[in-house]
Amino acid sequence: MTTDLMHPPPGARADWTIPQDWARYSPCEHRVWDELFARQSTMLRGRASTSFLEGLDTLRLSRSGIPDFEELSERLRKLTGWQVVAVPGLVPDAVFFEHLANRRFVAGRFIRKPEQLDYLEEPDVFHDVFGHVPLLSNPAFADYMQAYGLGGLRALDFHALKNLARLYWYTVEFGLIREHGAIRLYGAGIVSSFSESVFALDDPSPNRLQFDLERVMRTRYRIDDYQQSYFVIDGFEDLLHQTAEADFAPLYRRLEGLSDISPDAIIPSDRVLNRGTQAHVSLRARAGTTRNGSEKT
Ligand code: HBI
Ligand code: FE
Repeated sequence: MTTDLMHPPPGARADWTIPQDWARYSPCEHRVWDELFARQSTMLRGRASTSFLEGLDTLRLSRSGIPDFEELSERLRKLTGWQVVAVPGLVPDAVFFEHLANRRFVAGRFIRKPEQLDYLEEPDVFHDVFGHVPLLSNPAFADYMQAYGLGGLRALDFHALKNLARLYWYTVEFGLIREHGAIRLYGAGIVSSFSESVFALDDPSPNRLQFDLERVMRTRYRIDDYQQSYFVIDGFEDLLHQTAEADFAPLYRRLEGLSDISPDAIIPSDRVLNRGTQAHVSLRARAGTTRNGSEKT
């Protein structure tokens, strides 16, 4: 489904939001949520960041069907001032940043079909709400996400969107975190995927590298398969500190003079936690159905 990112779709407001219309979900759609929730919440115990697991509990996300965004936002607003608003799917970057800058997380209203349990192209309500929302209950991460939105609005002027999208990709979507000496999951793209929740933590194939802001902003990513490198942060406060303190204007200028780093590469300045075998070849390449594996921006 290629979204025309120039105009809000029919029925959407100028900011691309739509009514969630919770009563319109069918029992089958609620069952898809329940099945995904049961599978992920079980396997993430001991794998996902404690802040993520606490967020599931605090926000009372459970196996009781697709959450009502109004009720969810009421609980979330009390904790960190964030709310969840419904959108039809991917929204333009400028719209996305504007919402984040105002502590509104845009969540796809639709849910995947039962036969799409393991992979889908556009973020649905399970990826967005189960994957992204629990950590918005963590004050440092909630501040980071708003700072990201504000930074995105500024980056639009610097034409530095590519660098910023990589930061989002390797933290918010596919980030790992060190907790009590062990590596845990926190990226929404990982925790909402059964197979990548295993791959990102246990498989010898991908690199696992210490997070470094400039290094991540230079690193290209794959959109249609597991990541070939994952970056580990020391904590959400540390991530917030590294980014909120950064002066992006000179950083963007420096980045213009530096080459991109390919997703599977290790460079001399890396602090390597796992030197990946890169044995995992794209599932789609093997099946001969790989699409352009370069990043979406
Ligand atoms: N739109 N609905 C939605 N969800 C996203 O995660 C999203 C988006 N638009 C742009 C985007 N993410 C990223 O490309 C930003 O990092 C720029
Ligand atoms: Fe996402």
